Amino acid sequence: MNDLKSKFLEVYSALKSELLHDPAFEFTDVSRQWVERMLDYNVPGGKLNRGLSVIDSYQLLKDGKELTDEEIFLASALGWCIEWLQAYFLVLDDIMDNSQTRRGQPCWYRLPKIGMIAVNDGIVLRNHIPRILKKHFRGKPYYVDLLDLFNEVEFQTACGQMIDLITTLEGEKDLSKYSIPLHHRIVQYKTAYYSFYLPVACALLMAGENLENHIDVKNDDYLDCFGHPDVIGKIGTDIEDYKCSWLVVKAMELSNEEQKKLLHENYGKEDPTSVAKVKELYNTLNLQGVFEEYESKSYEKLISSIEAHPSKAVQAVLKSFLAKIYKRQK
Ligand code: DMA
Ligand code: MG
Ligand code: MG
Ligand code: MG
Repeated sequence: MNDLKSKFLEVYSALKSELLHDPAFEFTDVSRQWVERMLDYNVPGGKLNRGLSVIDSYQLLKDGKELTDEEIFLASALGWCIEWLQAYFLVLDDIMDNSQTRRGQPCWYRLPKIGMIAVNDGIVLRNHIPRILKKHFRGKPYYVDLLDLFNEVEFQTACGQMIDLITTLEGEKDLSKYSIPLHHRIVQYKTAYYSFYLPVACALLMAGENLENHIDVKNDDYLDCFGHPDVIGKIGTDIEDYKCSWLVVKAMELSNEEQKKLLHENYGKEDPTSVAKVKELYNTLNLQGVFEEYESKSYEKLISSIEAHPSKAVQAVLKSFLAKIYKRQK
């Protein structure tokens, strides 16, 4: 494991330990063990790209000057706040999507004795974020901006989740209502703001920048690379759930009448035979290939819009982040 990642994980242990001794709550052994298990199960198990990129981005904004231990700790703490935010959304998302697995293990709510307690666990995860921010950033000049940033991005993500969920009602009536612009809008809100804008914005605030001057980091082009995270192999429950996914939109676009009929008849059905038929059609249409071409094209577009950015340091931050997410395998 590289040095940065092991330092980052040490900060997780430190933050966890503070939360488990938060004086605002009188923990019992049982409640402390519950929270610890819940955190270990849901927070650190992902790729940690978003969290790590706060440190990375901050380093780039500092023109490569070596960071102090305090700076590394603070950037890591912000990175962990993003990971906490994601964990909170995912715990609840898996319940709403009726998913089975997450990060190669059963979804938290699927574990024995967890069930709908997971709803409150999600709320606890969400509440940990302002606890962490208060403890470590209260005295900083950018504290208010940080709170505001997390609130804004949480709101956008929740709205993205809302349109993701209510769009399926439309689709059930008429699958042809699903389109690339609609899919793009869903992903922009439910994924892109917290995944792309939030890490960069955290680093900018820590570096003393005013986010108003960097409003173009929210530019739609940057968000494009999240337009299609549903690479084949990570299909999850989108087919069963009638989701407006990139795959189904492309499939509708490329299908002949007969194939469209197959989609209408099998998309959104729980039974494995229907799901298998949809997956088979995705393969027949070579959506994997179409996806790769689309990904290369949006990458080119993205690089040019990044290069149009006035600040070299911000360009470097955005490019380094792009390198982490482009052509990712999972
Ligand atoms: C998850 O969206 C959304 C958030 C806000 C984390 P999703 O249901 O498409 O994700 P997944 O496919 O990973 O369940
Ligand atoms: Mg989901
Ligand atoms: Mg979902
Ligand atoms: Mg998805």
